[in-house]
Amino acid sequence: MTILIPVLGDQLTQSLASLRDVDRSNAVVLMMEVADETTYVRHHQRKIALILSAMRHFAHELRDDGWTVDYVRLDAADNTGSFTGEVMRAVSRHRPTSIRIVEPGEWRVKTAIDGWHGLCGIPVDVLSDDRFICGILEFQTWAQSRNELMMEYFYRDMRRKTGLLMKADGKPEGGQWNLDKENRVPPRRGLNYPEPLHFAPDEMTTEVLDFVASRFGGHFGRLEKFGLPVTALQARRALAHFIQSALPDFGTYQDAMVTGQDWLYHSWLSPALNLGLLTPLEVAQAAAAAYATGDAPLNAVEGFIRQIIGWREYVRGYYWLEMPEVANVNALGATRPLPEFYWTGDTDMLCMAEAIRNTRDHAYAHHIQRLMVLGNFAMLAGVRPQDVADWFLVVYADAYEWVELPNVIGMSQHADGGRLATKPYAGGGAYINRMSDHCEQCRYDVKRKTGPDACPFNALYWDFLARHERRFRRNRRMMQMYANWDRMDPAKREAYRSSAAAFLQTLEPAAAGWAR
Ligand code: FAD
Ligand code: DLZ
Ligand code: SF4
Repeated sequence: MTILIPVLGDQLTQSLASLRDVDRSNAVVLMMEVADETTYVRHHQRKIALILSAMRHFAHELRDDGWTVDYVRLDAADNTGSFTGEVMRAVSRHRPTSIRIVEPGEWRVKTAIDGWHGLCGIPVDVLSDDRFICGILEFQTWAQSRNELMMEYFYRDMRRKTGLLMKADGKPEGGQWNLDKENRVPPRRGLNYPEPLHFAPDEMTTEVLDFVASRFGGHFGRLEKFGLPVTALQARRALAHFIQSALPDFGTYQDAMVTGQDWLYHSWLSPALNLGLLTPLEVAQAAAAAYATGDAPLNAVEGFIRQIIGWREYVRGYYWLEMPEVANVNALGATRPLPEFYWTGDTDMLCMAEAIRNTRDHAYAHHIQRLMVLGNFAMLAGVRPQDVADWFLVVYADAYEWVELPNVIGMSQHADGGRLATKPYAGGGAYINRMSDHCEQCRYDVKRKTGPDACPFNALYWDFLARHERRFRRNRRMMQMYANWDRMDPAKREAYRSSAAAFLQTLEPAAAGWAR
């Protein structure tokens, strides 16, 4: 009566559904390092190191906890290179009577799991992943009950469901659901930015770092100064550190960007959350507790909790609702290949260069860098959304398709035609100038609208609006911009368009094969 329990690389949670209510003496946990996963895109070196190190630490903890763990290393001589191949080999080794697994995060892996019963003939129980606050079916039911998806209403339901920041009378703490109006303050000089905790690599992590350097050294990104949490214990310390040092200012400076400051008041908890070292509920509860004790203000705590129980859950529901079609949508008909400088950082646009440097060094850029700099530029320039999605999937330590794809395709590229977000997140240089200190040091002039010295975002922005006039002119939230466009002198409009065209001509396409 042996049960085989495969635990995937992003299921590193002691309370995982498949590990609950099981007689350990009759179970074998299977963990697999496989080439399919390490290379389905050419992941950032730091991301591979993080996942392999966290997997090895988790296996060690499970063994300490009395589990039998069959751990297949990537360099094992007979490793087949795929989850399916390794599960079938494990079935031959252990002769289990059933397989029990938590649903995977990605469509690609779900398709593979769906084939296991046919291949080995024993029952395969797929359990829902209850680390998420909203189940996949629950989201589908919610989505079916409305004409358009609105994160704000979903978020309110999640507040009610969890009781987070809710009063006994069912009203939101502070009287409002969303305090974004108090947030989004530009950075000012003299702010003290906290650093995330750095966890010096132990022997296990050092071995992984050497292995990754030798096997994946040609992939994008740096391994130096690796300090991410790789165990639940470390992740909880990182969470406590964030709550104490950065959360109070998280909301206020959530959208700020500062040259040389890679984290500002962001938590950098997404890699640990997405691996399962932390659960979303424990993170949100820790933030709510800081509000209850008066250690963090409501605008910060509400803003932070909204990201976790609102956006994070919403994009996951959207992913399973819209897959597999959403992977290939291209509502704006964008066809340009990804520019080469996304890989090299070799551009005079300081906002882009900074975001790419941060990405290369830490496998991190914060939300506004991803959305309003890197994503915004790609959308304005008309880059093929699938190229953009591949890039984002490669470069971030927190990137798994269930969370990356909706954010790229839906939120940042508007490639789903507005299913996830009603308005494209497009902005010119003025937005970046308001929210950052980049422009004052940039070789381009953010105040200039056209010509070789003008900030490229300016002409690209108007060119984007002109190119997609038929689609957006009647969008309620964009009417004002079209009214401004209409008022413009035709010669000025033409100058914008030719300036954009001249700039776009200078973009070198990325060499083929960088991402896949
Ligand atoms: P914080 O600013 O401290 O926010 C706290 C937490 O909220 C994050 O750790 C994250 O778990 C959650 N969160 C915030 N915004 C989102 C969001 N839009 N979607 C899902 N969760 C969110 N997030 C990923 O986890 N993986 C990705 O691959 C990813 N790709 C993105 C691509 C684009 C184009 C954009 C615009 C956003 C993407 N995000 C992604 C969302 C967000 O940018 C990151 O979660 C965040 O930057 C992680 O850093 P942090 O932990 O410091 O976040
Ligand atoms: C991303 C990743 C990488 C790089 N390597 C592995 C691995 O070797 N073994 C593993 O179990 N998981 C890995 N992962 C994470 C998986 O891609 C992820 O668990 C699935 O895609 C399901 O979301
Ligand atoms: Fe970016 Fe334009 Fe500002 Fe330069 S001037 S940093 S390109 S927004």
